[in-house]
Amino acid sequence: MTTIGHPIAETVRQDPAIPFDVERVRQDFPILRERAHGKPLVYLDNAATSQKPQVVIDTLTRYYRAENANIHRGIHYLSERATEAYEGARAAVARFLNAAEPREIVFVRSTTEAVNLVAQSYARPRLQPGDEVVISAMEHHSNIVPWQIVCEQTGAVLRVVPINDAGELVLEEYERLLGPRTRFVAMVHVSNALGTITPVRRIVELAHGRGVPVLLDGAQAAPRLPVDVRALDCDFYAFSGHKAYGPTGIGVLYGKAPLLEAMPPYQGGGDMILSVSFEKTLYNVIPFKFEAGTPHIAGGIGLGAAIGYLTGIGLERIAAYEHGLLAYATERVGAVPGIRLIGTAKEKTGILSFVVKGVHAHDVGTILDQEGIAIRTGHHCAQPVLQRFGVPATARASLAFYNTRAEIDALVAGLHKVRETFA
Ligand code: C6P
Repeated sequence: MTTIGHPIAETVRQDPAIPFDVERVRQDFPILRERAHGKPLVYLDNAATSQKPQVVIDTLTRYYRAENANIHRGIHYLSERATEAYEGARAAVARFLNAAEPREIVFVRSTTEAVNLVAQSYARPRLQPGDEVVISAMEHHSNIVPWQIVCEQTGAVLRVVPINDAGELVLEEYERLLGPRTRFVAMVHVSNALGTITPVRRIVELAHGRGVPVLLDGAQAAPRLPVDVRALDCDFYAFSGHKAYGPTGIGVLYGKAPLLEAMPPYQGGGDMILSVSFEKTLYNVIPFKFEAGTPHIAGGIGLGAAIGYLTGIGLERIAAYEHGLLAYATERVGAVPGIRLIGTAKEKTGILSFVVKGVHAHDVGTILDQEGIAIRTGHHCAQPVLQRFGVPATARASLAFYNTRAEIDALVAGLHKVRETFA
């Protein structure tokens, strides 16, 4: 039986001994050859969503052209092939995160859905009035609002770990907040607004020392850093396919098997059951218990292809390359007069948030857009963290491993144009 999707394309499997070849990598991303407003596209909005390599695009089109069928249901040829490919993708995700087994990988819609699933299915039945859920001051709304909802439903209380002026978690405060009523910790791994890498190992260790389970929001971390959920010992880990060079509409929730097994279903419907009668329904085993209805089959298979592509290059090499590019960008952008960088943590990934003195972030974004440069402006769905820095909005350039120093130079030239326009 042939598998759907490319075997990890040899064209992208780079020899670890050879320096990272960004020009070669760029050839794998057809969209990078597009122009915007007549200028070469400079895509620096990767934290919002990343671009897709050809292997992902090909996998999706081949699936729809030649393999499309529903999964886990049919005994016919196509259905078996699609099922095998989808479950193969689950196994690839498990290896990517170093999960103990594929059944610890639940396919969901996104990071957002993963956090909501844990809040409603794990936390809600366990929370009593006065219990506490700990998050940090640099969470994305997706890791704030689901906890606020569950706190409203149960009478539990949200506790927020502060950050310092560099945008780093204040670990002593975290330790202080972990108290006798703490029942759950939900923490970002890499901040989307600041780029800060949080000390996740220590965060988990301290929580576990008090018997408290931890969810890590890996939306920005999984595409940028090697993630080993067993080394981290986190209880849950969430990320989105579309930020990891895969399709939109597919995301991942990793959960330790005994925890997932003990949780009630999040939604009811087809495929999440073993048997149904009007008297009693028996639920399916994990992970299917959490995957009600026809899933995003193409999305799962496409994510498998994206993960194959990423591991073909190597997350260590990706992280190292992006680290060098971030250092270059920080120096170059930071040297533009009137720029204030927001988020200067020692441990950072390729996310550069800044404000330009006297210019609204949206104007910065609009002028850069005219130069063909895509960045994000606004609150980045992380309003509390911007409030912490006393700004309503920032301009954010977020890097991927296909970005180049020349593109950073284009950004810097664009920022000079912004300053000239508003001088
Ligand atoms: N951040 C950004 O531009 P979804 O939308 O479910 O795929 O991801 C939500 C999410 C959760 N946590 C973090 C740390 C994130 O960065 C995001 C998505 C995008 O920063 C879109 S708002």
